[in-house]
Amino acid sequence: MKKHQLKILERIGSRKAPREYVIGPEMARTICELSFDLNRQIGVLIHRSGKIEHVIVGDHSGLMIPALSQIRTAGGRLRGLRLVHTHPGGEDLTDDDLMDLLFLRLDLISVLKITDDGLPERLYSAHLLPYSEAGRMWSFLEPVHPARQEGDFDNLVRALEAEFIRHRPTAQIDEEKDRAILVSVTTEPRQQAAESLAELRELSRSDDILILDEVLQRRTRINPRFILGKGKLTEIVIAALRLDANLLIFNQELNPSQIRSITDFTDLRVIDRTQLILDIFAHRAMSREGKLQVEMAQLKYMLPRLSSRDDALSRLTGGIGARGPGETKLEIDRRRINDRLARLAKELEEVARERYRRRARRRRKELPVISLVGYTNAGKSTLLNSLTDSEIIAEDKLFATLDPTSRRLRFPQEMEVIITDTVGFINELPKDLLQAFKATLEELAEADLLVHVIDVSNPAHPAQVQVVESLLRELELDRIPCLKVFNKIDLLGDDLRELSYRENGRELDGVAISALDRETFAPLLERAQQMIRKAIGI
Ligand SMILES: Nc1nc2c(ncn2[C@@H]2O[C@H](COP(=O)(O)OP(=O)(O)OP(=O)(O)O)[C@@H](O)[C@H]2O)c(=O)[nH]1
Ligand SMILES: [Mg+2]
Repeated sequence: MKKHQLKILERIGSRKAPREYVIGPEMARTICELSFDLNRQIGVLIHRSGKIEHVIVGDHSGLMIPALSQIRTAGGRLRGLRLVHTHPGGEDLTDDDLMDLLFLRLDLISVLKITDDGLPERLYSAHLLPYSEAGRMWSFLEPVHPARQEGDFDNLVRALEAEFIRHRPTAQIDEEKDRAILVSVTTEPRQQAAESLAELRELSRSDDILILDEVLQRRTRINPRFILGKGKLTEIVIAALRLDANLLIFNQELNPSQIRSITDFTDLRVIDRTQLILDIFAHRAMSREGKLQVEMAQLKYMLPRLSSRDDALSRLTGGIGARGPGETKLEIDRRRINDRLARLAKELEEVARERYRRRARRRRKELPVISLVGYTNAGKSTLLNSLTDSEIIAEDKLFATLDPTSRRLRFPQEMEVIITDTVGFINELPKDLLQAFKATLEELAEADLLVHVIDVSNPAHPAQVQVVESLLRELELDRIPCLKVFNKIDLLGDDLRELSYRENGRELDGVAISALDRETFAPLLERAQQMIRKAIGI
């Protein structure tokens, strides 16, 4: 490029565009002439205030739009930027232009068509619509000569923003809440995929996230870069725009580069199931140990996801992924994370010692121990409450309990035991979390009897049983006698008290109860007592 041409570019960049015009006639002419001379596309990115944010020189048929994350949005649904660019090749708006309009949520995209002698022919523009019309989310403006722009651009954008707000699906969206689209891409069979998505829904609900839409896609192969095909991802972006979503939650674990490419492509905050679970734990942790464990798991998860240049990370600085337990804010600096991890490990050791002392005291009393285990939301805490007349928190949220609790229980025949409640299990429990909670879970090893609580009202319960059993094996707890309790039979309606439970042709025995109804407890108490007597040899 020649010196005087650079000068022209500089001059364009330093000027302001009139707010009432898409682009001033004089600026339009300058840009067309330069673009004609260079035989390259030229684009100007104009802020709603009229300030020129970028002047971009492309090649003959394309333009690289810089990352826009640094540019302040205008605060509405649209980005507050318009892009005006030339097409030396002579075409008007192309599909690529429309995709830029959509993905960048531009106020407007315009093409300046150039005449054979390098002058502006006409200005072709399109803007987004708050609803889709025949599958299209945009509308074209009547082409005009830059010198004859009549409509007031400022007004057009204001009217558009108002339309977007009017078309909001939920009248009163709580701006504080995250508004998510759930995405599951899987090779699993249909039934399993549906159950897993239902669980993601429950997890989101437990984390107080508003779910606006769900996308379930079953594929034979997974696209390693975006997980989904670009076409599907485009549809999701359109839905996000229409519904005013700010978050995509993937049911599959995403690696750092997938998070980055999906974030870049969609311009939405992207998290995966693991991060969601970590966030729930961060909200729920109450005890000192619980908080330390959760923070450790979060930092361990975050560490490999840091890189020196990281836009995706700056998006993590608000909301999920940046929230530690209680009031702690997660620091996002690698060195500091390592320091913090070392400190956490030390503190955890201390806490563990204290717990060991507590345990030793309890052992001296020589009471047998029953530990409740089971999938999250199975009813463990409810059962503990009903058995011991306690009021520990039990609610219809996943991971209501994080901290272990112990209570005394006196059996009808004068036998006294300690009964403990612990954190629930879940399929694909994030391994950092499992690691962090190992100390707590190790306490289960002290149990003389495990009571495995199963929510038989949940259609996914056979799979949940397998998850719990395999975790018990992993924690080497499968040597402890285990009594299966089929809970929530009140929801089945039938009289299934003497339920014998079939799974893979195997007959499994257990007792059926409703944790809400003590009248149903007799068989449970009897069996538990029998098994304990046998276990401790009396
Ligand atoms: N209808 C019915 N609901 C039950 C029964 N047992 C528990 N629930 C409900 O199921 C939900 C979960 O119960 P919790 O006791 O919190 O379950 P949990 O196993 O401790 O769950 P986490 O602590 O999250 O792992 C609560 O809303 C309970 O009221 C039951 O027998 N019948
Ligand atoms: Mg609980």
